[in-house]
Amino acid sequence: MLESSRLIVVSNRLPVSLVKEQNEWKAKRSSGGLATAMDPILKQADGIWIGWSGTQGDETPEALKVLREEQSCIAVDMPADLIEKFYEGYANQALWPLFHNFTSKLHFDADSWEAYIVANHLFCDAVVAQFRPGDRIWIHDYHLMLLPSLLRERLPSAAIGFFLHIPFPASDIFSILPRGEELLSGLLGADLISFHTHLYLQHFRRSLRRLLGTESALDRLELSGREVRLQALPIGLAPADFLGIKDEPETLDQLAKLRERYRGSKLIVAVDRLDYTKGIPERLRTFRCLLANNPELLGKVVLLQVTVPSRENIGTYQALRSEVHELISQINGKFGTSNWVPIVYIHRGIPRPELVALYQFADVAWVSPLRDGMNLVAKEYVVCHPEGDGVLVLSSFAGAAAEMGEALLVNPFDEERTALSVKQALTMSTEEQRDRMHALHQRVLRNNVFAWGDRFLSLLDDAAKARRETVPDSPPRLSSNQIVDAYRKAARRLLLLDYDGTLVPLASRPHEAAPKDDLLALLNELTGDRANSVIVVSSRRAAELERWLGQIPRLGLAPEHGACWRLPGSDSWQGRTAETEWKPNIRSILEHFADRTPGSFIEEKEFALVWHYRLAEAEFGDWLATELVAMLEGMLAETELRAYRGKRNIEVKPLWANKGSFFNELLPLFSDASFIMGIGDDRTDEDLFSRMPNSAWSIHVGIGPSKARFSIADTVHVRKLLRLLSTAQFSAGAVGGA
Ligand code: GDG
Repeated sequence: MLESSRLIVVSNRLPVSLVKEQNEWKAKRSSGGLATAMDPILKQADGIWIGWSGTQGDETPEALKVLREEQSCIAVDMPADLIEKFYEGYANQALWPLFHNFTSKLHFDADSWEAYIVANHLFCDAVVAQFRPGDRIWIHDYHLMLLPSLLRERLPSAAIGFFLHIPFPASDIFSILPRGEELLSGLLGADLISFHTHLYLQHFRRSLRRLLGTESALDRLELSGREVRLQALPIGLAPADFLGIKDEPETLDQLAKLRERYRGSKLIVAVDRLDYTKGIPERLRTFRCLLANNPELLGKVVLLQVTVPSRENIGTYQALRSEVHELISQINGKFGTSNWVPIVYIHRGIPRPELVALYQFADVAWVSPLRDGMNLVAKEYVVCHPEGDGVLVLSSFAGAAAEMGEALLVNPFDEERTALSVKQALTMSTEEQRDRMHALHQRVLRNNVFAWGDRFLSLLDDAAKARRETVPDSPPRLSSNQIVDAYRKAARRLLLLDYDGTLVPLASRPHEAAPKDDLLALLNELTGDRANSVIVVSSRRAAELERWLGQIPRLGLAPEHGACWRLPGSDSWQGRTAETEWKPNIRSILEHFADRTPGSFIEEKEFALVWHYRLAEAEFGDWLATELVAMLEGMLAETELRAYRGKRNIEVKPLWANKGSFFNELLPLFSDASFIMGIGDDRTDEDLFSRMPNSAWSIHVGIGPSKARFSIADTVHVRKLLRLLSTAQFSAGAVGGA
């Protein structure tokens, strides 16, 4: 069957709104940045767009048909109360403020979180209903952070990409967010997760490590054998949307009006959605400071502030609106004269030609968000200045600042210094303006939205391809038919079982992994069969294994990766005797690290010393661990000791203390065993798998590459397999799990 290669774009809002005019539904294309960006990409890729149409679910089937057939848009049906809780609730009163560092504006309630989950499920249903094999799915923004994982569950092989348009906050701030862990896990269903800047990407990686304990490299991470790619990819704009209309009559007409109106004045333009992240009151106060400190500017400069109404149902936005109105009347009242108004305020969206004329005419653009994912206004102003005149004053806290170093970068919280920069902009020489603007203009033309879209999609293709190619490395799932058959036929059997992650799920605290009665009963049954020799091979200490499992008759124990062992039916320990002379020396080094790392501790085993830092601050712990391993490698090079990096621990142990060497010692004793099985979940079990004969049943728990011949889903399926073997109640079928 031929696979499709359509693109499915998913965002909260469709690029088209359904509006009712004289009892008839009409589809109106929005002029937002995302719509402009995705339009050509969508057409080229024969794509569809899935999102909310802006109605309260009262549109007619004909209206939806128009949307689908004329605009390639599929509306997600969402009841009004759900939209309110999901969109105005968790999305815009928890995620939006927190991701922009406004922790004091965070408002969380469990109801709105539930609505967020329900809404993400509705989007998931809508995508699944449209999906054809081969389609690529591109999810946009903070409203849909659970969607990648929801989709991954239902469409395991689909190419899924996610782009975040707003900042990703530092991990300290992110950790405040209620349900933050769920959001991170939700994102990890994607093949590619992308942000505007490297800074946001670093913040995301630190949050992953801090909240989920998930490690990542600069551009990727591995999750149960599946790779997720990470990228910083700053969005651009479609230059023709601006340059293409600069000579149209409407634009020229507006330009003439501006020239007439502001003759003899310098004009500063500011364009923002009315949002507290955009720093509008701060800008107004800074402008007041500029006028107060520079009387020569009075009557000579005008700030034209355009604000587009936004999220007007939310209280914080209503309060902001009043604050802005008050500040403007106060400043105009204080400084204005009968023929000069310092701040001209437009509180509505203006048509694109008027905007382009304004950008072209303004001497300075003042873009000063307190925090902004990217900020397209900065780029739009620059693209409208191909001749190189004009100055951009830009907040360092806009994502755009990362690629617009030639702008005058300001800290909008520092009103005095920002006022100085604005003055510098107003008085800048033409040569300096050209130098700066020329470099900015070239970059905005080059890093346009098409380059952004192409790059995202080609990265997504690579990521999905890499995922598909790594899957075959996983051993095939075990099916019960063959193993049960082989087990039954064998007169003597050897069963080697790892403990943590195999017989019991991994626990965050070691003592929480103690065996429960059902596991003890299962092991009792297995060892009760005289044909079986069952040995638990674990990294745990002998004393611990004895305390937990010692009462099971005929159960063999091989602690410390098989450095020593007690065979089934025997009371005596065998293996090498532990040498301890090296310990004081190494212990003093580990203690030095433990003292520097609150929350970390040293575990002493018979054959090994382990520094555990699971409870320490993740980043600091990892950093010190790297330093420790480097130091130990040099010290231990000539000895039989080695330092091994585990999951948040460093273990120093003899080279020979591993499950593979143990198996070599064991094999001669069980030469008559015609059934040999080894099960384990982590790196230490790979040593065992690599030494087992080809005919043996080596079984890796979980997904991902392994040297084992077979795999099994998880500890639940391991138990199921052992039960099946022990009871010999054979019903053939898969026990490997999905
Ligand atoms: C999010 C992130 C990120 C504004 N007023 C008028 C008007 N606009 C247009 C601008 C610009 C767009 O609205 C605003 O884009 P921003 O980038 O400034 O901000 P958000 O809407 O908050 O968008 C942001 C963006 O996603 C893309 O990833 O940059 O950081 O928050 O295009 O021109 N357009 C017209 N009249 C107006 O009065 N025609």
